[in-house]
Amino acid sequence: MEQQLKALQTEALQKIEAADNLKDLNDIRVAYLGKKGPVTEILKGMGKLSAEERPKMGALGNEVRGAIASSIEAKQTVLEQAEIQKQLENETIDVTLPGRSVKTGCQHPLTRVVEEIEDLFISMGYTVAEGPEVEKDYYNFEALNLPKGHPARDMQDSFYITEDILMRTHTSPVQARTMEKHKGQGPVKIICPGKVYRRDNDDATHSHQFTQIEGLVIDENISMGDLKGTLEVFAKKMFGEDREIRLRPSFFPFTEPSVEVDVSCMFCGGEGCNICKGTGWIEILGAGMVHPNVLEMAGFDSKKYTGFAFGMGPERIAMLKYGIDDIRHFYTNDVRFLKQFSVHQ
Ligand code: 2NL
Repeated sequence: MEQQLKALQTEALQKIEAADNLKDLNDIRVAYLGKKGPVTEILKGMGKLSAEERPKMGALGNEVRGAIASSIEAKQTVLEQAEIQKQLENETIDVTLPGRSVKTGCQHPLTRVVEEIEDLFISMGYTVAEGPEVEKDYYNFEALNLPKGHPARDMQDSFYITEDILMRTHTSPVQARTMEKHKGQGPVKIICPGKVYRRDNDDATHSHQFTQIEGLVIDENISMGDLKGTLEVFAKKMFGEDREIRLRPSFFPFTEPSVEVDVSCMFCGGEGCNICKGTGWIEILGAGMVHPNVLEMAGFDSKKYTGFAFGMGPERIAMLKYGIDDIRHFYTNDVRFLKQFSVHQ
């Protein structure tokens, strides 16, 4: 029995020595040290031994188990170290390799222009107001002095959803709603950016969906001078400090008097070129003094309060600012177009 145990120990130690990975080592542990392992098997024959020999064999059995266990433990440390070493070698990092550049997106040129305009008006004390794109006929037309049957309703062919619900044709309904919320109490000082919709055939200068920014100021003693001063600050900020503006009489149903606003040509400085068609001026927006009917319909006393309003197309502003020749570029999302406006590059 003593020989059997010793032979078993030698065999186990050889196998441990030969094991070259943690899995094999674990298999050896299970095979030799498990509850029903060979040491226990051999010791079963102890019944045949003399009372004197029995404890000796018991002790030897424990010794053999202990020797195998400590040999496994030692080998385990060696194999684990080797594994870590291998991992370290495989995972060495070459810090001299050039980095992979991360591709970043960029802001859409229209968003950039809209935010620039918003920031300018916010700096002058305006609040940004927003409202629904699916709008009631009342807020889109009626409240803006465009009653049913008004010829200007034909001018803006609209996407109707029901008889009195449509896709808004301008952002003015947001202003009408805001005025209504003020319940006849001034001042109101807002700009309203957003998407608008018109039934148009898309071409280089028309789109059935585009953006608009309108502004509205209502208070006591607001004059055309306030309007002109405000728009001059705007034109200089967008197109350069050397720019000048001029107002030409025009017509909008919601303003009286109404004007169209030109900026001195940013391409030729006002000399006359093919972009300003030799005039030295480029139209950038429409504006006027809020029509008394519009004030009264929203609950303002038009004897006490006056106001100015203006509306512009950010696409047009962006096209002039960046020399873009086709409004469809804003909506076809060709990255070669879009990435030219990246602030990173
Ligand atoms: C243009 C002209 C304009 C307005 C919009 C407005 C809104 C209210 C009352 C009075 Cl609630 N007016 N908006 C006024 C004048 C012109 O837009 O050519 N836009 C691109």
